[in-house]
Amino acid sequence: TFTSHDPNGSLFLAKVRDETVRIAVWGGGALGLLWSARLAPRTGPFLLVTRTAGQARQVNNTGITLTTLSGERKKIRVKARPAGWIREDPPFDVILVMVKQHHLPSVIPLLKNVIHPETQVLFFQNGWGHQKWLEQLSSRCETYLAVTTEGALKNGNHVRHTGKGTSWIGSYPDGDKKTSPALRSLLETAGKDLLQYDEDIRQRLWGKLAVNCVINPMTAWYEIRNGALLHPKYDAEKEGILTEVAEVASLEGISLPFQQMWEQIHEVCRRTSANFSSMLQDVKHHRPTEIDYLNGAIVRLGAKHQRNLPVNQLWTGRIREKEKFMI
Ligand code: KPL
Repeated sequence: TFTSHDPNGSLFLAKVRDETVRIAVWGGGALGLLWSARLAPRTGPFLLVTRTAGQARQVNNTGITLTTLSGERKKIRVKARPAGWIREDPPFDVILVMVKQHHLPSVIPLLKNVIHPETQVLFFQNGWGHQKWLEQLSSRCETYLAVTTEGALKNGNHVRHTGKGTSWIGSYPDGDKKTSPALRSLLETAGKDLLQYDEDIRQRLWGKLAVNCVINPMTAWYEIRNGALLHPKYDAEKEGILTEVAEVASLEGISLPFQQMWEQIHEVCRRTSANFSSMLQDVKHHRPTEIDYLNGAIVRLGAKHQRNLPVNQLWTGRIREKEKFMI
């Protein structure tokens, strides 16, 4: 792999192109397909790791169809393999882990077989809870938290890019690893618009967590689009959730000023006003929701600090009821 680096990053880009960096996207959901469609044509050896053999077969046979933000439709050839069949030698240099939180317990043991001490593993999960896996893996490879504001919808192996956004990555649990060559090559290949390094990734993670803790359960419970939450009739409930999230954040050493977060939540509601949140989509499709990693995680963190958080407890219970009812 790399022994030196070039401040302009051009060397890294060349290295990616001359097939020395092996990249994998782990997870064939909407974001996994979107990133595979972006990276596969621009990098050397690339693999999409899917959960099912059926999806891998379909991707290998027909590729990924991407509808871009401007409505253009493209077909992209991508190599895929189901997770159970992964035996990589040599291992991957960069892995973007794009599975949902509840799949991590089955993915982590497989990941351990395909990394080397300098592998850069980026975790794109929503919410709070995956940090424990990064802590566990960090003695074997380089681990990063990723936070994204991009939106995508998947239908089979067709992915529609629905929301322009950016992704940020930051080293976790250790300090700064910004100069890692394989990581730099990924940042260069993706470009600043799509992927940036963030020195303070925990802060960004908490910002997104607060937004999701308010928008996701409320839209799922009331079965409304994100934009409907702008109505003042929901203000008291939004305020109740956010106040508790900000309180726990501060106990965890993160400052989430209420007013700033309030505005950010409303900005997201405006920007995604026509969308159904991921939690509402999960409920509607009878899939498990991420409630345990959002409001449920806030309640658990509160308990760790001997704080009772009745509002987040209420919303966690409501969504659990809804999950049961929908199943
Ligand atoms: O991230 C989201 C989600 O649905 O999970 C928001 C920001 C609420 C957009 O829908």
